[in-house]
Amino acid sequence: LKQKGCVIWITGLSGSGKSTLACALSRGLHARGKLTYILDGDNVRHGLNSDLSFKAEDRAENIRRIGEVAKLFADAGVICIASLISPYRKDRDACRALLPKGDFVEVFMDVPLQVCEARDPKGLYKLARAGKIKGFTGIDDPYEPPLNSEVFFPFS
Ligand code: GGZ
Repeated sequence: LKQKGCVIWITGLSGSGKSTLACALSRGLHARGKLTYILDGDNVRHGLNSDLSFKAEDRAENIRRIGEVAKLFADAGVICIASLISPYRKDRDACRALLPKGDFVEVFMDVPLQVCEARDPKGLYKLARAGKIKGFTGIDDPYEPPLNSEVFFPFS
């Protein structure tokens, strides 16, 4: 008997805790006997999406490909956890549209920019502020927060 698959899509700024939540969620589901797979933007960009930059059309393509792969996992009965900034609402909605209603769960890491920037785990915000990284999400590139995400993870 196969498990029913779905996609859990975690969106938010760099440093908002997407990967941390993805790992915790995956571990919790495994402990309950569920099969999961994490598609992390940062990791996928080293392989399948190594041809993509951070300009708008490449981010859109990054999101599109991860959405299609997530759908394949869900079709195979896996709980696929996608964790990527995915800054554009229309690109996230296009991924949602690939799945039957209810099978795409959008999770918004609602963490203020100042908090993400204070955490700065990889020092990328510092580089972005110094102009050494151009087009960094939240600094000089847009982030469109979800308007109707299924799950809302407020910072407290
Ligand atoms: C945003 C960037 C950038 C720029 C490199 N803007 O927090 P991280 O470091 O480890 O994860 C971020 C990752 C973002 O990749 P995604 O595939 O999630 O982005 S998107 O959905 O927008 O395609 C960050 C790092 O790459 N990084 N340059 N300019 N984040």
